[in-house]
Amino acid sequence: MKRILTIQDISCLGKCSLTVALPLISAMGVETVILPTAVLSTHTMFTGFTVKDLSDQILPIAEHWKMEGVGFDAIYTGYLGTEEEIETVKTVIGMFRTPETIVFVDPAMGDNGKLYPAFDEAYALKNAGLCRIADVIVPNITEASFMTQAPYREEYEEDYIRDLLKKLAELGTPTPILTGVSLSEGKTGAMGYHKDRGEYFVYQNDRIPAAYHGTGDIFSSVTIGGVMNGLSWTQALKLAADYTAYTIDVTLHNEKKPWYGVDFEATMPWLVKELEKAKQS
Ligand code: PXL
Repeated sequence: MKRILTIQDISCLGKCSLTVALPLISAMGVETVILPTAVLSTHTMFTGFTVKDLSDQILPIAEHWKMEGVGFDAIYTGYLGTEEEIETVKTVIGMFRTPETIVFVDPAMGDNGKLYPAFDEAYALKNAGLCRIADVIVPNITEASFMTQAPYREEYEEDYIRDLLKKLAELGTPTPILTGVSLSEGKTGAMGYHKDRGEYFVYQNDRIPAAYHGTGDIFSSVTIGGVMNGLSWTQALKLAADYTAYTIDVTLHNEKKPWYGVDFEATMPWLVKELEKAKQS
């Protein structure tokens, strides 16, 4: 069985970061080792959330694993708390990286042209430093524009996305993938770039007219979970985009109208079935 290490916060209530990565990646048949960077009462879009920073625990935990001789097939980082924490996470990556390890970075820090409340531009540039050492990164357009200092646009042509992908590759990562990319009316999905081959890849499906918190983390978890199951990046992106869209659609039709997060618990059987189909194809 493959083993992945995921490093991000625990927002106890709110369906994001570790509370979606752990169930989804486990359901995909991959052992999911967690390194919580902080414990929050809720994610930071609620008002009045509490935070207990766990930065001082990260290295002792990692050193213990090292002593136990544990290795990881992939390291997946998500929302991190502070600039110092990004440095500590880089140290952990250095401790466990082998030529076979996939370092997958979701620089979760903003959306819709704005950074989340806890972050500023210096933090975004620090995150660019983490992206520099990653094999694959999955920022949205907001995060990419803060990291590359390119203008943020809501309306754009494909050339804008290609340019942004090239700028992300210039940071140092060989495979940037932009999420939340809409290349035609009513569509959304992801577009990536293999720097070495100079090739772009893209997947678009129907846009569901609703936005829920935590869907970026669902998309990232299913993408890396798919790759750990032997899917190509293109296959994994398709599975992640289709699963995220299906889950948003199910949530939208829930008569009880959930007020935070999506009903991913209800759609996990679909994910497992579709994963098996993708593995056979
Ligand atoms: O889903 C991203 C995320 C993760 N963790 C925390 C957050 C957010 C987004 O706001 O606040 C704590």
